[in-house]
Amino acid sequence: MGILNVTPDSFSDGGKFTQIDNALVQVEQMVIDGASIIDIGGESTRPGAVDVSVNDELVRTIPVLKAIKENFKVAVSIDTSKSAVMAEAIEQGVDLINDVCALKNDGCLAVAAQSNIPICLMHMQGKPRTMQTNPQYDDLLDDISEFFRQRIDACQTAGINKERLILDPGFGFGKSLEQNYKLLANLSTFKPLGLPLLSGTSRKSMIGDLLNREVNERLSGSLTTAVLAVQNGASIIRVHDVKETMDALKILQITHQLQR
Ligand code: 7PJ
Repeated sequence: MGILNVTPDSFSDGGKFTQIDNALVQVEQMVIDGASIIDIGGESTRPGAVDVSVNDELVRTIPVLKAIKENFKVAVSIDTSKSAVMAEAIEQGVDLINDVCALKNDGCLAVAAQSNIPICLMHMQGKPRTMQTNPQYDDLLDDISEFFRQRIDACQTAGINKERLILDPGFGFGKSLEQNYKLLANLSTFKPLGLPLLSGTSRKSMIGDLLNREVNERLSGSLTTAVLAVQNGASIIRVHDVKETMDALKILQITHQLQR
């Protein structure tokens, strides 16, 4: 899964090379590099981020979604926690809902239930603005497993088939450095829930803080976490660097195939 950054309007240069053109160039490259899903998202979910209005999010994401659907065969995912954005994205043919709030917000379960597309349920402790200040768990892995069971239940009660769900432990969303690595080391803990696992560690602070690297120096760390995540059971990896991640995962794959 390649991350498509939908930059705010202020960064486009007077309509000469529009935001949509820019997005399509990025998408084309990610598809060439081997992405099978493109994840469209605003920047509203980063640690410390402030809220984006429904309208701003719609304006930012929907035209890009439409343009990708018109120009590429690749599956498109929408990274949103707002039911109105989900509903419009579904209307426009989005292939996957990626919700860092696991359909907890108003109207999300109902909107999702009216579609038939896969949904990624991510675990987050707290709210983006404050989640990284001293996250606490009774037992990290048990607590997150229990959260997944409850959200799977809520989805099924709302009429969403379990087969449509994907689980994501939410690296960096209310986890200390050690908790993030404990999750990475023990991703296979969530396999008994019987659903595909998605892992998103690309360029995150868990890499920067451990290695003391700025965002633009986190490629080696990101690749290592991608390899470990797949080794430990993840089947979808959300990344910025598609080409490099595909290279790393091909090496992992051939060694799996040749293992006796
Ligand atoms: C994730 C996400 C993640 C899923 C973001 C960033 C923050 N969606 N959206 N999993 N992270 N499913 O990319 O740094 O880990 S936004």
